[in-house]
Amino acid sequence: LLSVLAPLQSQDIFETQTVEDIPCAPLIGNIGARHTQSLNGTWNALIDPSVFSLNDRFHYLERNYKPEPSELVEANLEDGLTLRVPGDWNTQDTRLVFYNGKVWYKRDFYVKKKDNKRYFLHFGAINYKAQIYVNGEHVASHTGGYTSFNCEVTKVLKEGENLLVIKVNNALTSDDIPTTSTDWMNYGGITRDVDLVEMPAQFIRNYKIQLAPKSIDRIEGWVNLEGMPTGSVNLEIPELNIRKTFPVTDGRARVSLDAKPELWSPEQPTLYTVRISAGPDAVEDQIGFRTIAVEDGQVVLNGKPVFLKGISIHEEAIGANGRASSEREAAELLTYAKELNCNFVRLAHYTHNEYMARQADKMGILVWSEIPVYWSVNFASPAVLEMAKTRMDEMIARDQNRASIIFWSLGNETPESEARNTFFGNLNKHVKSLDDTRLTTAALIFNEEIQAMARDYYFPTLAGKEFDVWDIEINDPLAEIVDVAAINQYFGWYYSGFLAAAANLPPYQARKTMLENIPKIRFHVRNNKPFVFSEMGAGAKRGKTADEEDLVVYSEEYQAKVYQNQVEMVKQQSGLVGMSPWILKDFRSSMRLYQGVQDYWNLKGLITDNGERKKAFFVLQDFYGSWGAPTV
Ligand code: GCB
Repeated sequence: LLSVLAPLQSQDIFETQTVEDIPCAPLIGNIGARHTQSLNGTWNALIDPSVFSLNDRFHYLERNYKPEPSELVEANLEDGLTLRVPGDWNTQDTRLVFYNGKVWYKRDFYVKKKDNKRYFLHFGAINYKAQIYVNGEHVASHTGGYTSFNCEVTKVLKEGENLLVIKVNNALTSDDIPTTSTDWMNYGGITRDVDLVEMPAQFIRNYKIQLAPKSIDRIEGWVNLEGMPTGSVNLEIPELNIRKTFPVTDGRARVSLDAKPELWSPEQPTLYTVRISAGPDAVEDQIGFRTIAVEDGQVVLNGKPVFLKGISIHEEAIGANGRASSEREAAELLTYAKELNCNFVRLAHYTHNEYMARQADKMGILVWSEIPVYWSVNFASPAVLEMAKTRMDEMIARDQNRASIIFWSLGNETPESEARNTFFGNLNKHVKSLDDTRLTTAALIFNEEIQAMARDYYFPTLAGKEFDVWDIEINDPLAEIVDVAAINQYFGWYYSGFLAAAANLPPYQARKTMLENIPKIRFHVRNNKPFVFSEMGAGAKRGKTADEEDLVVYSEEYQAKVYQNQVEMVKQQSGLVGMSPWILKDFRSSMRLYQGVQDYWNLKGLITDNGERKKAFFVLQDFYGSWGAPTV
C-alpha cells in the first residue's frame, strides 16, 4: 500500500504533514444580537480515518467539481454521508459512535455581499481541531472543543454562491485539554451553531458591563472597538435612565458610572436592556447586576450569604440526542434543576454552549463554568498552560456579561504535584487578571486523605470501635490558590469498594459500614476556606429495584440511600457553602463497560436520558425544598 501511496503523495493527493495553523480573529461578543445568517442544517460529510490526510488543496475544495470519466478519483465530499449541524457525529451514524479521527464537512451558502461591510464565520464550537476553508482558501484553524471562535472572510467571500469546507479532527493526545481519558463521550463534529456574521466596517468587538466588585451602586467595564481607534461610545440603560458617553483611546473605552440597579438574584433575576453604540454599530444585551464575594468563610451574593443548592450537568440533551446545542435543550435541562429546588448548577466538565448561561440568567440559577483541565493533563508543559489560558480567554470573552456565572473553575480531580500546583497558580492569576467580578474554584480529589480516614476510622470501626465523627483534613495546596475549594467525594460508591478490596473484606460488610458512617464524616479545609461538594452520588439503573437493606448497587433504592446519608452529613458540615451532586442526567461514556447494566452510560443521573426521575431525585428535591441553611 505504501508503495502506492508514496507516488500519490508526490502527486499532491495525500499528504502526511499537518497544515499550518492560521489564527482566528478576536471573538465578537453577543453573537445572538448581531446581523447573522445561519449556516446550520444538513451538510455533506466524509469520514477520513486514514493516517494520511487528504491533501487540503485537492479538488473537493472547489465548487461543483465534476471529474472527467477518465480521471482517477479517490475521494469526494458529496453523494455520501450527510450530517446535521449543529450536532455530534457519534449519534448520527453507527460508524462514528466511538470514532476519534477526521471527518470533512462541506456546504454551499449564498451571500448577497454589501459594500462597506465585513464578514465573519462564527462557530459556537467544533470538537476538537478545525481547519476552515472558504472557496478553497484556508482561512482559520482552531483547537479546543467547547468554546466559540470566529474568523474574518471578507476578502475570500464572493457575491452569490460560496463553498465552506471544514476538516474536523476529534482525536486527542496526552498534550491536549482534555487528554484521551475522560469519563464522557468525546463527541466529535460541529457541535454548535454556525453563522455568517455581517458587521459594519467599524464595529463594537466586545464589551464587559458589570457591577464593580463589592459595589452595588457602581457599574464598570469596557468596550473594545474594531477600526475606531478614537471617538466615543454611548451606553444606555433605559430602565435606569442612564445615557452616558465615554471617550475612546486606542480602540477601547473604559466605562464607569453611578447606578442603583435592582440586583439580580435567584429569587429575582432582574435583567436590564443595555444598549451600546459607537460609530455605525450598535448592540443590545440583557444584563443582570449582582456582586459575589467570599466573606468570613461564606459565599456572599449581593452582601448576603447564600447556600448553593446545585446539581452537576453534562451538555447532553434529554432524549438520546447526544450533545445539547439549542436554547430549548438548555431550558429543558435547567427546568429539571429548578424542579429539584436548585439555585445553582455546575456545568461540567467543559464550557457549555452560550444558551446555558443566558437561560440561567433568565431563570435565576447561579452557574459554575469550567474548562476541561480534567484528571492528568501535561502540567509540566508550557504549551499546555498556554492552551488552558486560551480556553479561559475564550470562555470569559463569551460569557463575561452573564450575572448567573459566579465561578470560573480551573480544573477537575487533578493529581497533586509540584508542576500541577505551579500550573494552577499561574492559571488562577491569569483568570483574576481577566475578571475580578467572579470567584475561582477547582474540584479536588484527596486520595491520601481517604487512606488516612480508612486507617484512623474505617478499619477501626469495622473492628468494633465507635466514633462520634470521622474527621478529614484537606491538605491540597490547590485549595489555597482558589477562592472557594470544591471537593468531589464518593463515599457511597467507589471508596467502600476499593477499601474492601484492599483489606479483603466481603463487599456487603465493607459497603454497609461506609454507608452507615457517611453522616459522621466532617471535612476541614485549611484557613477556614469555604468549600462545596462539587460531586457526590451513586449509580442507579432506572427500574432496578431491591430491598433497601440488601445494598444492591445500581438499584434505585441504593442510590436514594446514599443521597439520604449524604444529606445527613451535609446538615452537620461546617464550612460547606453548597453542593452540586453528580449528576442530573445519565450520560454517555465510553469508559462504562458493564454490559447489560451500563452499556456505555454513566448511570449516576437523578433522571434517565429520557427525563424519567429516579428515587434519589425526590430525596434531593425534598432536602433542597426544606433546608434552612442561609439563603439569599
Ligand atoms: C468523578 C469525575 C466525573 C465522573 C465521576 C464518576 O469524580 O469528576 O467526571 O464522571 O467521578 O461517575 O465516576
